[in-house]
Amino acid sequence: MPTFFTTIYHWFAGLFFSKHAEISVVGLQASGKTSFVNVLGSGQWSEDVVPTVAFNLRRVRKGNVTLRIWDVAGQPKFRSMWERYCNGVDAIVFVVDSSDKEKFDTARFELHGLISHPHLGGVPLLVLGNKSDVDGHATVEELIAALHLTKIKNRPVSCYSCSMRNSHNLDIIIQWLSERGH
Ligand SMILES: Nc1nc2c(ncn2[C@@H]2O[C@H](COP(=O)(O)OP(=O)(O)O)[C@@H](O)[C@H]2O)c(=O)[nH]1
Ligand SMILES: [Mg+2]
Repeated sequence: MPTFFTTIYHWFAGLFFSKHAEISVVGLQASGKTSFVNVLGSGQWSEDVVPTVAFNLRRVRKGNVTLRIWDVAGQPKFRSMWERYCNGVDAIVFVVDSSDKEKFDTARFELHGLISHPHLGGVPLLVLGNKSDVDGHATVEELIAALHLTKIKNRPVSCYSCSMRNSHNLDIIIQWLSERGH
């Protein structure tokens, strides 16, 4: 039974080759950070999410990678904390509400402010244009332009359109996060 042996193999591989990655999820309030962490962790989408106060830490296992995820609040008074939660992580995930174009300028300002901290140089950046289920959302190309992503030279940068409501592109995002494991 190949399936039986395959299962056993993966179980052993998971024991001996298990990897870890620490990730910080930041972005303006109501962009969908907590929804993202919830969908990653439990596969569960919920309409009602309580606004995050300060931060939450979640541990999520995907394949043989264990992710430690900091979900940091996005209200203005918490934004100065982002830098501390991004210190030493394997990746920064910056979530944008791609349907709320009026907030792109603020998102760009906060993103570039964050990554300009010298000790965060080199940390891979994943920009997520969330809420792709909403009509009139910005495309990846529009996000790249609005957030000046091509100006970021000191780290790998990826940008995907996604939706936590209907799991659009969640598989690609999980793959990207898993590759940060070591
Ligand atoms: N339509 C839509 N709404 C979303 C999506 N993701 C999150 N939301 C909603 O956006 C609001 C803010 O989400 P939340 O996860 O609390 O954002 P946070 O403040 O960044 O943590 C909530 O009402 C969510 O239900 C999405 O992909 N599509
Ligand atoms: Mg939140």
